[in-house]
Amino acid sequence: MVELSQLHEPTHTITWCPGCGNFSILAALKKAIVDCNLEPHNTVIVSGIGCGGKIPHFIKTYGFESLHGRALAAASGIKLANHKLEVIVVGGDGDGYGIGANHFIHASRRNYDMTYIVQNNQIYGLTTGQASPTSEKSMKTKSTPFGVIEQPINPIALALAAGATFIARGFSGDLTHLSNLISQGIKHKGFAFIDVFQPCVIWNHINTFEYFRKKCYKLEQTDYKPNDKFEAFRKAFETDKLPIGVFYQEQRPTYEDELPQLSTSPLVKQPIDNIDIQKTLEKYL
Ligand SMILES: Cc1ncc(C[n+]2csc(CCOP(=O)(O)OP(=O)(O)O)c2C)c(N)n1
Repeated sequence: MVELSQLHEPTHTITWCPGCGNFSILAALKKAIVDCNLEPHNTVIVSGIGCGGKIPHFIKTYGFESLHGRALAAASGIKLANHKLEVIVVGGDGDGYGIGANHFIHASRRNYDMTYIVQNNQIYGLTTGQASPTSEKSMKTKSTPFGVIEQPINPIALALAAGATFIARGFSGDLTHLSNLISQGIKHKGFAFIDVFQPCVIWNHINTFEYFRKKCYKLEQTDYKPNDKFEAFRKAFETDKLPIGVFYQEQRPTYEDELPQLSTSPLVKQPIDNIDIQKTLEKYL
């Protein structure tokens, strides 16, 4: 049984700005790891680059901070090398919906058994305030001094269209609710995607804690059932009020289930002494 204190990483100081929405995402993730009783030595947290990408440094599991936009690509490699590992991926909206959007689509349709948490602060935080793919139209940022002219990405609708099998949205101002969503995502067999409203207190003065407190409501407190893709699309496009909770869940075989090479044991456990690497090299040289 893992204890919260075991996940504390004493060697790294947290450098997020005071009041950053990432603090409660970190706390919610730790709580979910404890609630799901994950073993730290069998858990890997993978991130891209960004403020939120620092998370693997602050939790005592295995961790890998990869490249900007490549969190899911690195995580897929880790999962396929050892599919017995619990893989949790975290990254910003710039990371996952901008430069890494392609990986988001393909990880969703492949249905790897992993959990993907997007710290969606609707801005590029680390690089000090440029517009991201989820910045609202007209928002003035360093890179859009006259206001954003593009339509923002709708992450929930994108995940639905791409084929993710668990799709949820949380708010970092509601730690218990968010942690519960992360736990559900971890327990789900397949690609679990959780978009998180994560106010950036320095660079985004529109989508604040106050803003989300006024606008969010919980799907589970209505008669909504997350088993109908078309209803989920309808919910994904609500903007007057913003639903949080589980939008959609289905069971479908995972990529690992269908890959014959993994049917006996994880790749890392398979013998390599019967492979003649010289022959393979000669084929390509
Ligand atoms: C290939 C590449 N392009 C650009 C950058 C510069 N860069 C670092 S973080 C970042 C955006 C961060 O925004 P986001 O992913 O939303 O994360 P946040 O910092 O807001 O948590 C950019 C553009 C980079 N490190 N690598």
